[in-house]
Amino acid sequence: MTTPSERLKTLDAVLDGLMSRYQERVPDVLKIVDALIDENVIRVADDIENDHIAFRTMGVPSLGIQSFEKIFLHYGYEKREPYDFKEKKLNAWWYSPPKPHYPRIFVSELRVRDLSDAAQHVIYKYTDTVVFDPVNALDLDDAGAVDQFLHQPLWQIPSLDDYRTLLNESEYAAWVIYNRYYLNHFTISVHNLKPGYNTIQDFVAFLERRGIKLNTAGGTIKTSPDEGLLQASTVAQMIDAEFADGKTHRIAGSYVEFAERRVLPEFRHLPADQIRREHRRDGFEAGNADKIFESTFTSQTGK
Ligand code: OOG
Ligand code: NI
Repeated sequence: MTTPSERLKTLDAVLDGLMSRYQERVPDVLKIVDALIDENVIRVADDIENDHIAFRTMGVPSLGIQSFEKIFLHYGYEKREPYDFKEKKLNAWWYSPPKPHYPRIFVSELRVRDLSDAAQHVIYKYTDTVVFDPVNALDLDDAGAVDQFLHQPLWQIPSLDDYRTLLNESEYAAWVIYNRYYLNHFTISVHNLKPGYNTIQDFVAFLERRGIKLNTAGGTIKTSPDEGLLQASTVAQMIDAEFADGKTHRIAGSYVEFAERRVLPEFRHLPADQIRREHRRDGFEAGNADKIFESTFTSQTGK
């Protein structure tokens, strides 16, 4: 048996591994970090608070949320509310971290059975090789093994034709068939930054000054009905993907998100230096999320 503190050490290593791959895949990350250092908003990259990270999964019997979540539940994450995205045919859950300085986690899955027969056929052609839940065979206390698992192919690299078939019906399906468990995004918390950068509106203005291309689906800033959670995101980085048939094609990779969590009405009387994470709006918002998913969609990446 491992102790909770040993598990947090493993979690640290797993998160480091995810972030280092992600930074290589998404040049906007370093561009934004450098710009923040240049404008004296932060001193080092570690000064950035990571609000949450997100993963996408295929909802098939041995995979999907029920498989993926076991990794982070093992490190002490707690399963919170579900979300349903009817038009995109997705389920999602969010998970709160074992300690407040860790990122929340947002995991979604494609309801594969709701797709057309043709799209299902393409997906099962790849995922049918995964007969047992691969997370059950994983030693979750071995950070190296988990890191390798999250970055290894779970199935064969798709053909470009199959990728295109999926893209026509579900851009999410196409993203997952190629990108698998690569970190979909990390999220910069803006509310603890200095004035001039600590609202989503000011932060978006900063990003636009620096020439960062943003997702405009439903408007650049996505606001929850209670006005407590405000989010924006970049347009996904395009990557040169190599397909099974040797063909290459530029497809959507990962992106960066920004979140402002406002202080809840019952804590607004507190002095600013007493405000902690638990005093702010928590969780996610389906209406915001629905548009943030589109950061990897051709309607945004093709702008
Ligand atoms: C997740 C989109 C939703 C949020 O914070 O609501 C999201 C995705 O693109 O996989 O990140
Ligand atoms: Ni997000």
